[in-house]
Amino acid sequence: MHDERLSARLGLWLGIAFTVCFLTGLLSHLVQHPPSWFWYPTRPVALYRITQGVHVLAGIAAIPLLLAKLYTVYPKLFTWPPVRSVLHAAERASLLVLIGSAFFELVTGLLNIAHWYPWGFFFPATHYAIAWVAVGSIVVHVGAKLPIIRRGLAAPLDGAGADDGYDGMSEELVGSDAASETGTGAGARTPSRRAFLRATGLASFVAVLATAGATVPWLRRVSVLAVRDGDGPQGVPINKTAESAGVIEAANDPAWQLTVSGPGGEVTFSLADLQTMEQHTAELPIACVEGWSALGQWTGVRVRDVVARVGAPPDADVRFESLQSGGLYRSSVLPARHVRDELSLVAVALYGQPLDIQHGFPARLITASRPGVLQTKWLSRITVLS
Ligand SMILES: Nc1nc2c(c(=O)[nH]1)N[C@H]1C(S)=C(S)[C@@H](COP(=O)(O)O)O[C@H]1N2
Ligand SMILES: [Mo]
Repeated sequence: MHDERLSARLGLWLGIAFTVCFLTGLLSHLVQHPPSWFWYPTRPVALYRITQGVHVLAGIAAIPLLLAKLYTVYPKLFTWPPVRSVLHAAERASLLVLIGSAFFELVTGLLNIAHWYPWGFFFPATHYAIAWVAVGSIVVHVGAKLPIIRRGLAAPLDGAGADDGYDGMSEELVGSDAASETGTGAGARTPSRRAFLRATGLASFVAVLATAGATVPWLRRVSVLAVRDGDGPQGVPINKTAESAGVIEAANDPAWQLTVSGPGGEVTFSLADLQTMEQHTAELPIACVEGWSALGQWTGVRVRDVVARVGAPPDADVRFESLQSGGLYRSSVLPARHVRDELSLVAVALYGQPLDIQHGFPARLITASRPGVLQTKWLSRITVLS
């Protein structure tokens, strides 16, 4: 089992999973903290739903892969003497960084989707920073091991292999594969490499299936581990409740007003004002960074119609603020492209009913292709930025 043919194949799969995680994660970071050069489209409507679903599922798939890969190489980690030369020491230190950062990313990601934060740091910033460490050490690792990886991938999985150059470790472990395939002889005690790979792939597949229901509706019934499963008022899950946001009183206040300010001055809207403006309906998903997502049929006023009342120029970004007095997600900035989008709504209804307080009553922002964390609930103020 501790053979370069196995670990090279597992490494390849793991490399693919981590690359997918890194690219989708980078995109998620850029959407939430857009630099001035960043260009993010408004279509497809489900863009973020897909990229973030893929991010979380690729991370889930990587967990069994990483464990299996470590199993195939662990005797190498305990070779004696632990350090043979300066170069050897450097290589071992880089392995430590690689294993540490890879584990860190998978474990923190997993705990984040489970809403369990047994740590003192801010998850998104740390998860993002360590992602660079992980990717950097993967690049170094692949570069350093390229000859072994090539040889491992080229060698057939089942053969005894004349190429066993695995630091002299694999000699005692090969040679029994033929016997193990038929289940006879001494080799029957160890499963074949092929079986080990298959079992690892199966473990990843089952892990993905068990969580994918959080974002793929028809998988809901098999996804026992899906954290958000479609339950919630009006058929849409919630993350931050009105109680924990401390907005119940302010949101239910009949004197609630939405204050909109821009270059043309300040205008206030009551809920009735919003309801008597031209209404539009859009099917848009809430797509949480945690990977769960749910479609809703939202009705309300177009953002562009609202900000037109205060003379917003077409290239202006717009800030949305919540009644919530604290919390990281009490406000968001909508880039100009999305402000102009006909699907960007100040929503006052979900599936034809007034918003449940959990979904942002009296009014919330809902837009296409963006993360749930930017779909600000319980709106109180809209500001045209220039
Ligand atoms: N004011 C406010 N709006 C918020 C949040 C919040 O904490 N405060 N959470 C966001 C997050 S993380 C998500 S995923 C969506 C969820 O919307 P829903 O509860 O209607 O499904 O609301 C967003 N809007
Ligand atoms: Mo979220």
